[in-house]
Amino acid sequence: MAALDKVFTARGSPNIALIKYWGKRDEKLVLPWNSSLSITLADDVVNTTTSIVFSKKLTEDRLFIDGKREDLKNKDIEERLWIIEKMRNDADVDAGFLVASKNNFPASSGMASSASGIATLVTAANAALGSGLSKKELSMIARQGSGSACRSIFGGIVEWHVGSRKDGSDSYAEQMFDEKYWPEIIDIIAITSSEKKKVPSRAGMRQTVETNPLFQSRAASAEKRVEKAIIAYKERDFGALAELIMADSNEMHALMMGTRPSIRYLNSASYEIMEAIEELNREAGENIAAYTFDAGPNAHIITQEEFKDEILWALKEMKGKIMETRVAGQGSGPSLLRGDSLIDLARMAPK
Ligand code: 2P0
Repeated sequence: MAALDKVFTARGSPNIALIKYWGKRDEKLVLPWNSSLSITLADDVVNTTTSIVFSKKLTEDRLFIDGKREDLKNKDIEERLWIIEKMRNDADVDAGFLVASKNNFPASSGMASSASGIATLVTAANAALGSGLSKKELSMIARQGSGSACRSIFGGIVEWHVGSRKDGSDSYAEQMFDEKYWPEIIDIIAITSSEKKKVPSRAGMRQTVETNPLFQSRAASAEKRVEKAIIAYKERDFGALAELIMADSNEMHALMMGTRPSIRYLNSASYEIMEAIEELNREAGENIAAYTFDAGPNAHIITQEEFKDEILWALKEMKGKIMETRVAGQGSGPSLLRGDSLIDLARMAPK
């Protein structure tokens, strides 16, 4: 049963793809061309908190992100938020909603804010509407709000299965290893820019599928990499895992570059970081770290706890190029909070 006039709050975190998703075979259902694999980050370092309330007092739906009211008619918002309207219809609830969401990292700069935003939103809505959906079902709803969000429904290492059905019923996220399987694996995030990304992922993916015929062969190689990365992870073979991670990031950015017009998300600091990591690996005589970049210039350096200080030191050497570093372990996925509501019920407004 839905609980009207009660605030439900969830906290979750972004995920970083080790093997990437770039391109849709169905835009409305958000079905990818290849499977992808990610790490859900620990929510003590990077997190999104989302509160939702359904109330008959709300004559219109409202959304606030980082305190700013968003226009629900804005196409980018509309394309994502319809999943909450669908959940509300499915639950047979006749009431408006108010959502307030807050990130502790820069949004829309390739740090996957939409993934944690959507994952926490559907988690909170599931509780508020009393929908009783499983995590697998929630991942399929989250997917339709934002592809990568389906992976943030789970903790640890998560695969988003490509699926083959037209209705998307076999394209869902699944936890492959929990966060305790190989807890030494961490992500060092090096922020090289807080600017809003130039090309939104959604538009960029469409452009790639429409203009770069290489995307088909990239999808096939990414699919194989997912399988290999799972084996490497299972065997805790960091050397092999790192090769797969760097190859996949480079291949995705090459694909973007070959799109017309060319899409380039990396900046000069991103390239310097790539070189620094390759140099560290050469000096060590084995892979001790792997760089990976999403749709933005911020680096994610996947490594093991024992090499953290060495990598942070190398990043410090790049004076002025890196604005901030954060070290994130693996998280356990979104959870419902008892307190920490972002909504002032009396005013029906964000706090
Ligand atoms: C990923 N990215 O696998 C890839 C790598 C960015 C580069 O998923 O259109 O916000 O909402 O499905 O999920 C970012 O794209 O795109 C993304 P939509 P999304 O993490």
